[in-house]
Amino acid sequence: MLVALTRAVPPDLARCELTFAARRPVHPARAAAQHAAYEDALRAAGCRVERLPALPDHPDSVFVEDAAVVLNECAVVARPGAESRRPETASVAAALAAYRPLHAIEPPGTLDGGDVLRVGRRVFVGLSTRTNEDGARQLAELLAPRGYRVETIAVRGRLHLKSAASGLDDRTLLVDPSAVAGEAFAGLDRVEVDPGEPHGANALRVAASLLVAADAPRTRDRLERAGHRAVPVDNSELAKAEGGLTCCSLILDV
Ligand code: CIR
Repeated sequence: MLVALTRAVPPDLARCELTFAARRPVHPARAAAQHAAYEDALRAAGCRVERLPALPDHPDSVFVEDAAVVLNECAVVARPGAESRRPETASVAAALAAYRPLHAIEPPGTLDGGDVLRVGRRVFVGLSTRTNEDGARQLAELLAPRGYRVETIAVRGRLHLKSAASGLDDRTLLVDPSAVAGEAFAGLDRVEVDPGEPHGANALRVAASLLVAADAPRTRDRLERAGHRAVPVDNSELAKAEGGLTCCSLILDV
């Protein structure tokens, strides 16, 4: 069975970290309603939703994906590149300990879960403003004994690797080609986002469903033509905080 770890939208989301986006007013009630609809979409896709304890003083705490990397064999507690986000990991680690053996990224390594994209036994790690070489190296050493190969990819002009690419299945990616070098992801199949919808590259596979950004309809058409059951989810408020669909959950098969 699938469990989705999530966390409530904190009241001061408007004070979130921003890297590329200009700060815009966030509507707290709309953000909470969209997040509740996202949790409903996770349930409809087959997950039991388990909410982590709220962290009202941590504006980015709804973005639980960044706090850990979850694989079938183990979980790795991340060390977020933004110092303000480091207190978010303890409660994620406590929840994951019930389901997986835990490892952790140690200083001077930094790594955000949003930079880690697994496709089969290949694990791509984005080197970004949040994830450094040492974090990627530590992850590679932790995962090699479990049969995973870590490959790094430079991320240009996007917050995280998964802002630019998402896994569709064990050999296919959804990619925004304007943000990752052409030679990245060699040997894998790809669906490219519509050029006018770069934000559409962040999509969340949950069992047979694929949660996609509601405001990327042409990318959704491309995915449906490629045989994916795309479920549109409106994420416009959390997108103002540079959050996408993968960011708001950690999905585990338990
Ligand atoms: C941050 O800058 O950390 C948050 N405002 C957004 C994090 C989004 N997380 C993700 O893409 N995995």
